[in-house]
Amino acid sequence: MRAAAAGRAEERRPRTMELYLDLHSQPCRSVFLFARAAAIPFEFKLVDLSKGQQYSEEFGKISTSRKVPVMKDGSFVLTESTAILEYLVQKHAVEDHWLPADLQQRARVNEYLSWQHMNLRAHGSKVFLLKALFPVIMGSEVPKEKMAAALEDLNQSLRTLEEKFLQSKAFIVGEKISLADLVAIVEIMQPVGVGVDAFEGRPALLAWSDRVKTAIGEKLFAEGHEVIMKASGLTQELQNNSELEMLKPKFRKLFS
Ligand SMILES: N[C@@H](CCC(=O)N[C@@H](CS)C(=O)NCC(=O)O)C(=O)O
Repeated sequence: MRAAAAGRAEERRPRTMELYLDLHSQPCRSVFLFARAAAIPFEFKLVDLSKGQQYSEEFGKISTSRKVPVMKDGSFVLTESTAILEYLVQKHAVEDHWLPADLQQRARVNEYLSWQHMNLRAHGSKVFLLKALFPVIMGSEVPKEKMAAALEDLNQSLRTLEEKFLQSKAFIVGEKISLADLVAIVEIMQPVGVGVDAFEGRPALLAWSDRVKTAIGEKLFAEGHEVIMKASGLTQELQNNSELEMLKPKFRKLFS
């Protein structure tokens, strides 16, 4: 009887939210940094992409999309980083500046979140994949013209971030940090992790990135980016990886 009652009490006790993450991934970092910066409790569940853990049976039960991040709040499972960020903002009493209640300021955050997928995210990811993974997966150097085109696309996105979204403001929405700034910085750090200095010749962007770091705390920023700053080691790890074969067709589709 007692065991049954204890079991029922256990069922009623609210479960800590679980976040399935690999911090090599930009969208995972934005969710991780936001949850930590806003002091939202969660359990970190590592899904090591370099070991192909997204294809495991266990992870397949959580998400059929087999991508991270994934949030599990009780029995509610949510994918897509920006949806997860908005869910966390609405569920927890976080400070207004993250996703302002003001109609137009919120629209500015959403404007950035809508733009970034096909621009800064797509372009930063491409440079990262070419630098970190192309040689080991394809077994050849990245053709010069492919790299030059990818870097030019990235530059174009960085220019748009500076000139359209940031302008002369402290942060994308104004005086305070919002989800837009977090989502932007994690994407920029992806090429930075493989040695592409995205801030070179962009003092305003560099000053903005320092403000983002200060706003969330340098220690947390460094913790969130620790693995990506060692991304060159990823090539080594992957060299001995049995999942490599699975990545080849994906890469050929992306880059041939
Ligand atoms: N739009 C999704 C992107 C998720 C995504 O592409 N995740 C990548 C890591 S950055 C992933 O899990 N890839 C594993 C795979 O494709 O096998 C989001 O914002 O959450």
